[in-house]
Amino acid sequence: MYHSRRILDHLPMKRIDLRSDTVTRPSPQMREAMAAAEVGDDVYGEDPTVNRLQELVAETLGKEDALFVPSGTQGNLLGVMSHCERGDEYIVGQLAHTYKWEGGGAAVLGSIQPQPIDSEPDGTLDLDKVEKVIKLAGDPHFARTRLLCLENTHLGKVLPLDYLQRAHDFARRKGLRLHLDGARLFNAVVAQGVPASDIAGLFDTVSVCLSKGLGAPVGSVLCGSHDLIEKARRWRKVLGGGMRQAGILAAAGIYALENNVERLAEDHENAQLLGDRLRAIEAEGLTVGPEAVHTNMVLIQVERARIEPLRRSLEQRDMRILTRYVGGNEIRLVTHLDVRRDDVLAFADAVAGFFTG
Ligand code: TLP
Repeated sequence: MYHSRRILDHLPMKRIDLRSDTVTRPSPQMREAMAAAEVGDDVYGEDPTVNRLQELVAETLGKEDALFVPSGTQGNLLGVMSHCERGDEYIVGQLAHTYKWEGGGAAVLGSIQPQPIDSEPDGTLDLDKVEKVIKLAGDPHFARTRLLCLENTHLGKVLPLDYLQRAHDFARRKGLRLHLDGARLFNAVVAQGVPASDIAGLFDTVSVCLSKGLGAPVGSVLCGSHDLIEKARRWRKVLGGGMRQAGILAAAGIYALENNVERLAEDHENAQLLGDRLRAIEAEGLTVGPEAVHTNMVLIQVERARIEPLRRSLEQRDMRILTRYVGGNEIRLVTHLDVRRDDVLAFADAVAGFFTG
């Protein structure tokens, strides 16, 4: 171990950023596509590149229509605000982005109440538990339960297709709409080897991010029926999300969808490798469980008192980790387009150096 630390000390440093797959930077080819994009005023619906992106995503997900939005947060908010009215409610996972990480947007801006419930270890929401929190319809004491929100992948975990089918049937039976936060839908698609429409087809609306593992600098797309997307388009303008010559950004999204989907498998392999390497360290203060790796994420447990020293020690090597995503002593490491196999090995060596050196 000492030996590999010495070698590392003499290598030129490249930043290895495992905080998130949002940190990817557009490649020269993607930038070329952006520079060459034909543009128009998208608030008038006249940007040909935005229109092309929206058609491409709607077709890929098997939906009638799609809307390009600045962020995944806005895609989810527009989804919730288009399904629900003031005084309505959506059921959502306790750790879901749509609940925990979006500043309470649905409540703040839409007067829509979240009803969070704990998610199961596999990232699903137990439908029996969901059923128990649906409010009695017609009783003015209660918010009107309108929508169930799922997240796929959730902390990297891919929701099983048979579960999604059951959630779909359940929602139909209960008169609920179903929204998917599919920020990392394509990680699930690649992991399960199914067309995106097999997953998206089970939801009324799906928000997908272009700026995570797909490597675009900005943007998400909300998909659904024509009527719903028309509502969302209005809310997008109200929220200040109506962009003008957005084709420059949409071009990056098209490039990402045409070139960066299959390669997500590489990120998944790198996450496996990272999990294996970290597990092999088996030091006191570091736990990497057998279920630590899902798609492009590795969840490790680090003794609380060592989290900040670990972060600082890695930072000195220009290696970055996010220590507050999951909470407690859990740390989420994310592989992506700008992380190569060698980076994974160097990172694991640095962690080994910290715990055993
Ligand atoms: N999540 C970010 C941070 O907000 C924590 C990250 O680094 O993972 N849904 C899911 C499941 C997400 O993880 C994120 C981003 C979003 C939606 C929101 O996307 P943006 O950042 O484009 O608003």
